Amino acid sequence: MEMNSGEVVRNAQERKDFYAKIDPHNLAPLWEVLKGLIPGEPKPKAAPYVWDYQKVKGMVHESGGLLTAKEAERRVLVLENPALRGQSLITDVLYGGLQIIMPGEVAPAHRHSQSALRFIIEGSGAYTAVHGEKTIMKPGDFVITPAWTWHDHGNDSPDPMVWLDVLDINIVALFHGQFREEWPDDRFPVSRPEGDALARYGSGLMPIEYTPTSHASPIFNYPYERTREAMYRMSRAGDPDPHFGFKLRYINPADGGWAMPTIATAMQWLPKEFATKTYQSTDGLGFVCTEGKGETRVTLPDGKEVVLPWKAQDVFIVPGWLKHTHHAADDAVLFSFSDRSAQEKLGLFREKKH
Ligand code: GTQ
Repeated sequence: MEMNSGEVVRNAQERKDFYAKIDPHNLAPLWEVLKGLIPGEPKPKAAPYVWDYQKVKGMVHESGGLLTAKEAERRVLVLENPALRGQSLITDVLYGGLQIIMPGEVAPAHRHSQSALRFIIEGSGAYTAVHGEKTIMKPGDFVITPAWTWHDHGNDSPDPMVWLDVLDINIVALFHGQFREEWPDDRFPVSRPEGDALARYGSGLMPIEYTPTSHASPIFNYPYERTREAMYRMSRAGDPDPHFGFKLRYINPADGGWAMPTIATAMQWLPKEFATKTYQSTDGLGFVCTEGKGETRVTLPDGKEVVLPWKAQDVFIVPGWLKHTHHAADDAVLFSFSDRSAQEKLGLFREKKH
């Protein structure tokens, strides 16, 4: 006994001297930082927040006259989480931005190792072309650009079109796996008719000898009308789930997993006056309201409540591990995205239903 006492314990100055001595050798004491490195539970830095689309719409449209899509390559106003300004993050993990493409424009073809989703907010008739197939996009459509696929966006319609981009930029950056290339022409050559992927993979069928060539779903446009119809049918056959309402996840039909390897996506319908029970999960969530209105109540770690009011076209954020409830004032439809797909692959995802 008494092995630990007296002589081996040094005072604060002696410890500082020791740190100074080891510092030039690129050594540092773990015990000074341990609790911060390995906290008791997640402490997201992002803030709960809503972008009221009616307030930002004018600025998004104004950016349409500021420079061409070709000059910008992608003309996007980044949705910066107010607690993470300057970091190009909408949640603690994911990037988000509002992209506008004006009539007659092309955002030139490129490819990168980041995966992207588009969720259409305004306008219809613009297209995105992914690896040789075009899809015309409409509000509420969920469109995927899988990692390392050539893609360009164009607008042959008379109206501007705006969509939300969500990319896994920081996940790829964590592993330093970033690559990008530009195609020599504005458009990557189209080699398949429109609707080909949806017909082949989006009807509970797939070509007899199909073997996946990517970690992402081979369907790259999940049209809103189909998703909406599925939620509606679901609502006719049972009660809403107390935590989720009528909620469906977008899947990769080849393996039943999330449609994208890093980003999880879902759509839920909350009937008029329905309120969800308190829920928390380790993924940082983003939502886009496509119809109706309501509010989301988020409890901060200090117990304070933040109320996020939302209506159609608004984008809002519930950071990871914060308890929250949704309250629908009208029949409301919410698209959601998060880093859950990546977390599950690493065994990190947890949720609590209260
Ligand atoms: O459309 O390819 O918002 O490469 C950010 C980076 C969109 C895109 C963004 C991108 C894109």
